[in-house]
Amino acid sequence: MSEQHSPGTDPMVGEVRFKVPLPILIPLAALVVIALVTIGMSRVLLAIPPEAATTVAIAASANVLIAAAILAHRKRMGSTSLIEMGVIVLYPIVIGIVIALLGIGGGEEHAGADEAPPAQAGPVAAGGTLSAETLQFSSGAIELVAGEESELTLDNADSAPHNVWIYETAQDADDLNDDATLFQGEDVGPGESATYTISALDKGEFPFLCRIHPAMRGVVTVE
Ligand SMILES: [Cu+2]
Repeated sequence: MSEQHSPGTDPMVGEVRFKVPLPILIPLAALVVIALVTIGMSRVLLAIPPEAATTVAIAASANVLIAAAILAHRKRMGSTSLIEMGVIVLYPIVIGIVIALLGIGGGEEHAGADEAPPAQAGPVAAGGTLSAETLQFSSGAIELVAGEESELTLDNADSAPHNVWIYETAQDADDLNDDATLFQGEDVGPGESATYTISALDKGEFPFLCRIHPAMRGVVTVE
């Protein structure tokens, strides 16, 4: 849309020369600047400790307001002033991004918080670990491969013993019909961990639960 000139650097961009592109260029440029500021600012604020984030946000806002006020007091708002304004707005963000990338100011601490806690873990695959804590399994889904013997580790971080039993049908699980189990894992004591070997299963979906606490349950999907 701007083959004639490079409008970003042309000091005449604010004049009458480009009547057609300007209505498009100005919003586009504004969008780019807004996107840069938003992404940069959020990057900065996320990387620093929450207590400091408020201060930094206020300081950055004050910086922009002061810069705008100074420029507003000038007699003429030329394109040079606009560039100055842009630099003033962007430089703390650039500095912030550098700080964020270097991990200064609690960045590492925050990265740790990004890791999913056990309670929200995804499906546990064969060879994986299911944990138990506060009378809950870390996942309600176990995924195994049909016709293959699988290992499953039960890591008990709780103060009560737990186990994993797999039932043939949901009804059997609801009824705690122990004659219709596909697997009965041994009890794992508080703070202990055990690796079960589950013999090959056919394709299907089978409920599993802790036989001691039947409310702790999920589904084994065999595919
Ligand atoms: Cu249990």
